[in-house]
Amino acid sequence: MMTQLADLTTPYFPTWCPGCGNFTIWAAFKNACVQKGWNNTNSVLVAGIGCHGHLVNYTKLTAFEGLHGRALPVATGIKLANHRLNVFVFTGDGDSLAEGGNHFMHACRRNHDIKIILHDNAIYGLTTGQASPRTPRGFKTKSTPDGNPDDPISPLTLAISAGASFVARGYAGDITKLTELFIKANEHRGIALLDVLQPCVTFNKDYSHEFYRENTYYVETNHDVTNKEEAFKLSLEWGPKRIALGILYQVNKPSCESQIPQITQKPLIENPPLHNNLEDLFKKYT
Ligand SMILES: Cc1ncc(C[n+]2csc(CCOP(=O)(O)OP(=O)(O)O)c2C)c(N)n1
Ligand code: SF4
Repeated sequence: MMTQLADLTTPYFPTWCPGCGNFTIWAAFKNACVQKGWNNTNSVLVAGIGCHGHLVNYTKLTAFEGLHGRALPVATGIKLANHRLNVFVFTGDGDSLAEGGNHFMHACRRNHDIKIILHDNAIYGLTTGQASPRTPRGFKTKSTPDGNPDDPISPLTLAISAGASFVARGYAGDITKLTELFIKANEHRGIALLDVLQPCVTFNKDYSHEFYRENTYYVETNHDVTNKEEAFKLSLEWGPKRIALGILYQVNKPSCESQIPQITQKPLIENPPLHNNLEDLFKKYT
C-alpha cells in the first residue's frame, strides 16, 4: 500500500518553538512512512504527555495520547490485541525514564515488538524546564536552581541491560540518517529503542544543535552490533566528540508476541468474544 505525504497531513500546524528538534523527528518519521507505506491501515502511534506528544495531532495516523508516563503499557496492549500493526511509541525522557521508568524496563525485558522513539532533550519541555533523568549533574533548571545534584542515566545502557534486542541513537538534525533508523527499527522483530538527541532550544541551551554537531559521530559500518560489551561501552560514553550515533546493539531473540500461543494463528481482535453476555458473567461473581 502506498502512502503519500498528503495522507499524513492534518489541519494543525505545530506549536513547537521555532528550531525545536521535534520538527525534524516528525519530518523523518513522515519520510519513513512514505518510503515504507506506513499508514492508517497498518500503523498506530502512541505518545506520552510532553511536547513530543503533540506529534500525534500533526500526523494523520490512528493515535493515542495517554497519561504522562503511560505510553508504553497502552502500546503493549495495542500490540497484543493486534500484532499485525506497526506500533510506534513517541515518548520523552521524562515520560519514559521518570514516571514511566518501570514500564520502560519491563517493555525492554519482555521484548515486545514495538518501536520506542525517545525524544531525548534532557529536560521537561512542556512543563517549562525542570530537571529530567537525562539532565546533567550541575545543570541549573527551574527545579534545580542550585544545580542538578543527580547523575543522568543512559536510556541505551538501561535498555541493553533490561534485555532490549535493538538499541540505537539518532540525532534530530540528521533527517536522512534518522529516516533510515526509523526503517531499521521497524524492520527489527522485537523491541527497538531509538533514542533521538533532540535539542530543546528554549529550556536546554547546553545541548544545542551546535553541541551535537560538534560532539556526535556515527559508529563504523563494521561495528559488531551483536557485541553486548562493546554496546555497553558505547552507550555509557558521553563527552567531547564521544557521543555515538547509529545502531549500537541488535540481536535476534523471540519477541513477546511471537511466544503467545493464542495469537500465533491470528490477532486477538479477530477472535470472537468468549462471552457475548457480560451480565451473566458478572452475576457469576456477585
Ligand atoms: C501523571 C502526570 N504527572 C505529571 C504531569 C506533568 N507533566 C506533564 S509533561 C511532563 C514532563 C514532560 O517532559 P518529557 O516527558 O521529557 O517531554 P517533553 O515535554 O520534554 O517532550 C510532566 C512532568 C502530568 N501531566 N501527568
Ligand atoms: S519547550 Fe523545548 S521541547 Fe518543547 S517545543 Fe519548545 S523547544 Fe521543543
